[in-house]
Amino acid sequence: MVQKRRIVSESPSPAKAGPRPEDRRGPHAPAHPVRQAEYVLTVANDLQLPPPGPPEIAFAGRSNAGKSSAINALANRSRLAFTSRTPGRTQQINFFRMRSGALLADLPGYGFAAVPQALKRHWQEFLARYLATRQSLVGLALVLDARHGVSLLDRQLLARYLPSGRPVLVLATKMDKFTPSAQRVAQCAIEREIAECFPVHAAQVTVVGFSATRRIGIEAAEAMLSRWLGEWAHDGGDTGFADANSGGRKERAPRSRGMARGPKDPR
Ligand SMILES: Nc1nc2c(ncn2[C@@H]2O[C@H](COP(=O)(O)OP(=O)(O)O)[C@@H](O)[C@H]2O)c(=O)[nH]1
Ligand SMILES: [Mg+2]
Repeated sequence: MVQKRRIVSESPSPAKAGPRPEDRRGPHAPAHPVRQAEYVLTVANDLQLPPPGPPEIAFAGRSNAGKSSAINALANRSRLAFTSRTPGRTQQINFFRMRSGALLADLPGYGFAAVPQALKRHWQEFLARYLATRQSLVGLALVLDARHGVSLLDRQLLARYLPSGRPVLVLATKMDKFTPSAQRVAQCAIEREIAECFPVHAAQVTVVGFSATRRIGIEAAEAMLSRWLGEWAHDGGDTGFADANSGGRKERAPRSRGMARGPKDPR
């Protein structure tokens, strides 16, 4: 899917190739949604969350997966989000305002062994609650180290988030560690894993091969984030998803994005 999109955008013959990714963003979507983002707020618990308003895109991932580097690469800045060699220290959500007015929520990295158990549980619960119930959330970017695939904690996070009907962009990062053919294999393995684990919700998930250092997958990632923001603007600001605190009144069938729907969900 992503591979197809890349071929389409690089084709010298647009008439043959069909719409370019930017053409599918919709009329209201910015071309580089994260560029010129600015830090606005840090929160450490539910009570400090800003009231839901503008559309929000959350970035999540295991500590050290490459989340801060991915945000910086999309922002085209070296230190918008802090990158560190001491993962797991920042247990808070940092909010950035994108040029369109939409928010980017940089969620705390999870899975770092040295974090005390009680704090880990507190944050896992907070994240799960935020992802399952945040009204203004329009999508989740999940950063994975492509060499390690989908971890148990990633799966647990997806299991809490996907029933909301919202889309996921999996940034399979550090692809620069692979040869081009191995990149494709790694991406397919992640797509397969997600389809096997979440057959009912797999259509909500799009996997993009990514590298912050080599700037692989930037265009495909930007196209997806822009599309989410464009759809939000097009819908007049209604996320249209099932919010746990709206009693399910707004629930719609998830729109098909990316991966094909798998066989029956065994759950
Ligand atoms: N080779 C390579 N290394 C990366 C990439 N992205 C991040 N890293 C490295 O992975 C480590 C963790 O990155 P960071 O962005 O801080 O991860 P975070 O804990 O998920 O925010 C750092 O040493 C980065 O330099 C990438 O695309 N390619
Ligand atoms: Mg980080």
